[in-house]
Amino acid sequence: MSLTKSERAIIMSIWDKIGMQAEAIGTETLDRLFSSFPQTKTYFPHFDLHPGSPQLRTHGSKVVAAVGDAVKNIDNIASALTKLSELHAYILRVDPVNFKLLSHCLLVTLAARFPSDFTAEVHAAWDKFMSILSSILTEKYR
Ligand code: HNI
Repeated sequence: MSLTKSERAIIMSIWDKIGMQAEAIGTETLDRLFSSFPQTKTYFPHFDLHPGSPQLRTHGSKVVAAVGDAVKNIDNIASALTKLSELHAYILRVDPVNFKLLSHCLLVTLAARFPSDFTAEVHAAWDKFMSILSSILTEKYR
């Protein structure tokens, strides 16, 4: 699976808006993840998971920054995220199903924050991008 030229253009054009609100978007994504899919909380026993907690804000910023690294290296996502992929596979051992849940929560957050940008086309491009990103972060499991 790879992104078409126009999908790449869509991802890159909306990224600027996301990057400017990285912490808020990351935190909202995690708040949605833990509220709607509480089973994902099991990976974070060491975190204060109350909505908007300082740990969630820091972690939310890190996650969105990593998505930004992928956007900036859109032609070479796998090598840009090697370290992160090893971390999730070998150390954190996050079950791959959880990546779909997180991706969904990020898309919902984008739709809520940028309703006029979030056309069906933008939705589809981001969905595909997050699924590529997720398969890279879980490919080391095999
Ligand atoms: Ni994830 C740590 C990015 C999906 C559980 N994760 C990170 C870090 C980044 C990151 C960045 C910080 C690394 C560091 O400190 O060096 N995670 C991402 C991205 C995705 C993702 C870009 C998906 C697109 N992570 C998930 C999922 C789960 C998850 C789906 C589990 C539900 N991640 C973790 C945990 C940590 C983590 C747990 C360690 C947190 C800590 O600080 O202890």
